[in-house]
Amino acid sequence: MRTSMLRRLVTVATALGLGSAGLLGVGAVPAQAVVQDCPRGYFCAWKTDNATGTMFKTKVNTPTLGAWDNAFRTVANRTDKFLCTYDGANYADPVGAGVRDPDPELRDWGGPGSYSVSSLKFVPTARECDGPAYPEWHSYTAPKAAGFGDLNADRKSDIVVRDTAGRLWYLPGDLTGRMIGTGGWNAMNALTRHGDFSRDGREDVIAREASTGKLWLYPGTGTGSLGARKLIGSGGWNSMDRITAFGDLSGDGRADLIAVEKATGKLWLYPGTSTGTLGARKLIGSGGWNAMNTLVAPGDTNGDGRADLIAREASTGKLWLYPGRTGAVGSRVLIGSGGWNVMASFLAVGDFGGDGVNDIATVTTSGYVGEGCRGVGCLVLYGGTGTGTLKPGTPEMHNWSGLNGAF
Ligand SMILES: [Ca+2]
Ligand SMILES: [Ca+2]
Ligand SMILES: [Ca+2]
Ligand SMILES: [Ca+2]
Repeated sequence: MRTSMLRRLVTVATALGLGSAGLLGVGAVPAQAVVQDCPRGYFCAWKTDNATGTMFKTKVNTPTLGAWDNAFRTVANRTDKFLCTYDGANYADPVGAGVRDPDPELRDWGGPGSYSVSSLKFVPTARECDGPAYPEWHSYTAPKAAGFGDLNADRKSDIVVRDTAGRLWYLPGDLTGRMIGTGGWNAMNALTRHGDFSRDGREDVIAREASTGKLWLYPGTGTGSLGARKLIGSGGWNSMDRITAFGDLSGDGRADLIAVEKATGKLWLYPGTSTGTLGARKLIGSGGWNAMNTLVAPGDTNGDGRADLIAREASTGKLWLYPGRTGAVGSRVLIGSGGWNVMASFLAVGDFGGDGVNDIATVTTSGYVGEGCRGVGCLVLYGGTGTGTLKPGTPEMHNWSGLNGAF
C-alpha cells in the first residue's frame, strides 16, 4: 500500500502538537472533512493535494478519463475492490499499475502515486491489476497415471490455488487457469487433495470449515471442477493440524487422510472407506509431531510402491522422509539438511516433470534467495530421484505471491 503523504504529514503535525491550525493555517477547512465527501462504494479523486475543489467519483471501470486525464492529485478508494490506476488509456502499461486497497472506511487516502493516471479499473485481488488472478503452472505429461495431483486424469499434474478473494482456480499445467470456485473458500482453513475418496476414480478435494470444525469432501468431476460437497467430518476437526490427504497408507488401496492432534502432537491415520467416508482413526505417531510445521504427501518417492510422507521440522528447517509401511510410517531419513523454512508452502502433485518419478514444488517466503528468483512468490521445482531424495531445486520466475494457498 502506498503511504498517503498528506495524511502522514497531518499525523506528524499532530504528534508534534501543531494541530491542523498550525499546519494548514488558521481558518483552513480540515482536509479530512472534504475527503469524507467521497461516498462509500466509490473511488474519488481531486485535482488538488488536499482534496479540495471539484471531486471526481466513479464505481465502474473507466478506460479514459476525459477532463480528468493526468489530473489526479489526491485519491480515495471507498469501494470493496482493489483499485488499479494506469498511466495509459484503456488500462495500458499494466506493469507500472498503481494499486490501492479496498478502503470503505476511508482510512488511507492520499496521492495517486503517479500524476499521469489515464484509466482505472476495479478488481477482486491486487494481482489482477497487472495480470491474471492465478499464477503460471506448467507440467509435462507423465508416463503413467499417478492417481493423485491430477483432477482431470490427463497425466499432467495440476494445481488448485485459492486467491485472496476466496475464489478457487484450476491450473491444468499449460500456464492457463480456470475459476472452479466463485467465492466463499476463505471460510476454509485447511485444503488438501490426494487421489480419490468418493470411490468414483476421480480425485477429490477435502476442506475444513473454520467456523464449525467440519470436514467437507468436494468430489472432483474429472474435469478439474468440483461437485456438490458432502460432510465427512461432523465437527472437532479444529483440534487437528496439518490435515493432509495422503494416498493409501492403510494398505487397502483406498486413499486415506492423516492429521496431527494439536494438544498431544500425535499423528493419526483416518482411513478412507468403501462409502467415501473416513473410518475409525488409528494412531501412527505417538507424539512429537507438533515439531513438524509441514506435512507433505508426495506419493511413492523411494520406489517401493508405497506412499511416503515428507515432514519439515520447524526448529531446524530440515526435511525428513518417513517411508510408508502398511498402516504406519517407517524410520525417518534426512533428505534436506536445512534451510527449508524459507518455503511458504509445499505442493505434491505427482510427476510434473514427466520422468516417471514423483516430484515436489515449493512456494517461497521473503527469505528465499535462489539463482534467477529471490524473495516471496518464487515457485521452486524439486525433481524426485526415485530413491526418496530430491534433486537440487530449480527456481522459476513465476509470480506465486498474493495468493491464499495452493494445493
Ligand atoms: Ca491434469
Ligand atoms: Ca472422487
Ligand atoms: Ca487406505
Ligand atoms: Ca515409498
